[in-house]
Amino acid sequence: MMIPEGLFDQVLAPGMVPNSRPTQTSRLPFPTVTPDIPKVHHQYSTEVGHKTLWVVCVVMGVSSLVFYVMAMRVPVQKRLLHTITAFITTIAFLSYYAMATGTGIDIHTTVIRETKLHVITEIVKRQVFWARYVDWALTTPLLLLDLSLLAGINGASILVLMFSDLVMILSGLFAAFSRDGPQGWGWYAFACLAYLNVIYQLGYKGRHAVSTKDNKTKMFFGAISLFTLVLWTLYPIVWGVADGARVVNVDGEIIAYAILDILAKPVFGFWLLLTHDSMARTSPSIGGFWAHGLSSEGTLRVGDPHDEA
Ligand code: RET
Repeated sequence: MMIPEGLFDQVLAPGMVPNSRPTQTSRLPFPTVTPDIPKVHHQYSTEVGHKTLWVVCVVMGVSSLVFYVMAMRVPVQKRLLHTITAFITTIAFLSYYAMATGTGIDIHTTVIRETKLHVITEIVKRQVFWARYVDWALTTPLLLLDLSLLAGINGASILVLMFSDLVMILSGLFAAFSRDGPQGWGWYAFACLAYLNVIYQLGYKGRHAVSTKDNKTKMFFGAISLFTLVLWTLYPIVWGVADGARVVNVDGEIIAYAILDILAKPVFGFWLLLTHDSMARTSPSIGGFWAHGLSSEGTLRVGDPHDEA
C-alpha cells in the first residue's frame, strides 16, 4: 500500500493539530472526514552527528593525499595497491563531504504498525544516508581487490567475489529504503547470504592462493584478512540495530560507521601499503601496459597484411 505523502507532511507542519473530526470548507458542499493520522516517530541526527561526518571527511581527505604521495614514491611497477587504496579513500572523502553538506541524505518513511485492513497507525521518519551505499558499492570491491591481489587470487574468483560484494551492498540499500519491517529484513537476508559468499571466497580461495607465496606474505595476508573479516562483520550488526531495528539513534549510527570506516579504509590502507613497501623485494612487479603503455610490440603497424581490409 502506498503512503500518501501529503498526509504525513501535515503532521510536520508547525502549529497544526491532528484530528479525526468532520471538517467543512466553503468549497466542499458536503462534510468530509480526514482519516486518523498515524503516530509519527522522527529520527534525525544532531550537531554531534554532523561534526562527526566532517571529522571523517577530513581524515579521508588527508589519508588520500598521503596515499597519492606514497604512490609517487615507489616505482610505477609497484604502484597498483597504492593507486587502488588512494582511490578508496578519495571516494570515501567525496561521500562524507556529500553527507556532511546534506546532499547524500534522504528522510525515509517506514510503516511500523498497520491494521489488518491496511490502515497505517504508526510510522517512523528516519534519515537514510544513501551516499554511504554509493561509497560502499565502489570501495568495498576495491578493498577486496587489494586483498585479492595480495593473495594472488585468480581472475575468475575475483569476479565472483566482487559480484557477491555488489549484491550485498545493493541489497543493503534496498533494505534501507524498504516500506516496512518484513520487506527490509528480506533484503537484509539476501545481503547476508551474499556476504557469506564474500567470506568464503576471501577466506577459502584467498588462503589457498596465498599458500604458494613466501612466509611473510602468508602471515601478512592471514592477519589483514582476519582484521577485515572481523571489521566487516560489524557493519551488518550496526545496520541491524540502527537502520533495521532502530534501537540506536541516528547520531549513534553515524559514530559507529565513522569508527568502522576509519579502521576499514585509512588504517587498513596504511597497514597494507607500509607492509607492502617493506616487502618491496618480494612483492610482484607489474610491467607491460601498466608500466609502459602500448609499445610497438602487439600493436598494428601501417603496411601490416592485417591492416589491408
Ligand atoms: C549491510 C546491510 C545488509 C547486510 C550486510 C551489510 C554489509 C555491509 C558491509 C559493509 C562494509 C563496508 C566497508 C566500508 C568501508 O569503508 C549492507 C550493512 C551484510 C560488510 C568495509
